[in-house]
Amino acid sequence: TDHYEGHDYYNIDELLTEDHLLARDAVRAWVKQEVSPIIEHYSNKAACPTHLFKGLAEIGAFGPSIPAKYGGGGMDEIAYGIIMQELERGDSGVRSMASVQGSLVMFPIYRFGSEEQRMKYLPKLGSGEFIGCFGLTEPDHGSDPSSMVTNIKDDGDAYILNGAKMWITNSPLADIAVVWAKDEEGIIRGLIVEKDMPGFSAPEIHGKWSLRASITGELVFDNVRVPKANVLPNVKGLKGPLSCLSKARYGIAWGAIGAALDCYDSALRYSKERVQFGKPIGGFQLTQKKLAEMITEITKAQLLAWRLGNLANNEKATPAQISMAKRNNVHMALEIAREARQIHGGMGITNEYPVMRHMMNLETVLTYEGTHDIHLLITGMDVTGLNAFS
Ligand code: TGC
Ligand code: FAD
Repeated sequence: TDHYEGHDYYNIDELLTEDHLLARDAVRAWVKQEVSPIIEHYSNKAACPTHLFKGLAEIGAFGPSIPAKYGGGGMDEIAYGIIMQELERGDSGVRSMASVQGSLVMFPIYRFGSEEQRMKYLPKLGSGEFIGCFGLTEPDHGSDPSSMVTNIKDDGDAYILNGAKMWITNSPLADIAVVWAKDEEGIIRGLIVEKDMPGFSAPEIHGKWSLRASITGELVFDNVRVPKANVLPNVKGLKGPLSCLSKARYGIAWGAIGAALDCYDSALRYSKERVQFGKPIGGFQLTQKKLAEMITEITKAQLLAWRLGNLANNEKATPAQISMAKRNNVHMALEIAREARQIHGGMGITNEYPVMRHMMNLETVLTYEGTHDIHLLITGMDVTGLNAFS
């Protein structure tokens, strides 16, 4: 049974509006009812619970801060963050389903698309009728996407797309892919590729020990003819995909807190129930040190996310500030998962408890959307003014 009630050591709820709390409670209830009872099973068999897409749409998890007219939730950035937190409390893979759909597919079409593209795709994406994916990473170009080789060549009223993308969340299921490719001048452009375009395939990647309830695949383009009407007209260059990443990284900074809270919650309960040497293990100083440090780190991460949310609401959150929060909060969550695993002893490695699943998931979260070290270098560049990448 899922007893989770959240933890709020610094009364951060007082900083939230009634709308934020309503959104939080609704998603929390949905996760308890729809995700917790099934997630270990799906993760165990490495299958994506695709039936959750409709429910995610119904609770407003797709593009919470995109205007309602364009298929989003019309809420603010803190509501978006808190929804991601509650989803990732359930599972990072379920949060990924929402991050990709909202921040990496709906957001670029909303921000950089034509009005026709917006009306054609956004309502269907918002309602979960269409599933989208986002193709930036390539087999040979991960942290350095500006070196991508996927390309388009002019062919009258269309472009001919060639190349391949790797590690693409939801690609085997997707109806459309937002794909980033270089034109003949080497300028990065965004294209909406539809699943039935000849020459386009999206094979699944198997064998993941992490994010097992999320489906991941490739995107392969073999002379795919993409109409020029499918090019995102309002952005050129790497800042197109990077601004989508800023939006998604912001959500992950909140999401990771959810995974950390679930691990802490499980460890705290277990430490009060599990008796060794004649007393609950929570009564030993070493266990208390772990728990005290966990709630301290969670509280710091909550405050970081809340402040970042306020900056984002005023369009003042810089990419480097978002990098700091993504990096700090994901690392915090992974460390907490590892400590929580120890508190559960041998039971911690089983799927009786959510901890090992979160820990394995967080290894991906530490790497995707910019690795732990890439975000450190972004902060380093921001504070020194010196670029360590090249
Ligand atoms: P650089 O010269 O620094 O920047 C190029 C242009 O982009 C602008 N920019 C940004 N704009 C918006 N948001 C950001 N975060 C931005 N960062 C940079 C920048 O101002 C510049 O604009 P302009 O007008 O001057 O052209 O580019 P660089 O080639 O040196 O690269 C910088 C670096 C290394 C930080 C960047 O490439 C990077 O972030 N690499 C990490 C790659 C990454 O995060 N990949 C993620 C793939 S998607 C994914 O993982 C989805 S997982 C989904 C899920 O399942 O949840
Ligand atoms: P690399 O870039 O090869 O990095 C390997 C190591 O080298 C890392 O530790 C890195 O930090 C380090 N490194 C690289 N450059 C430097 C440097 N300059 N200085 C110091 N260290 C450096 N991508 C998408 O486009 N769309 C998706 O939907 C998507 N979903 C994903 C889902 C999963 C499950 C996973 C695992 C990945 C997903 N990704 C997606 C890809 C993800 O964004 C990349 O894995 C990530 O950006 C890192 O790229 P890479 O794996 O090629 O590692």
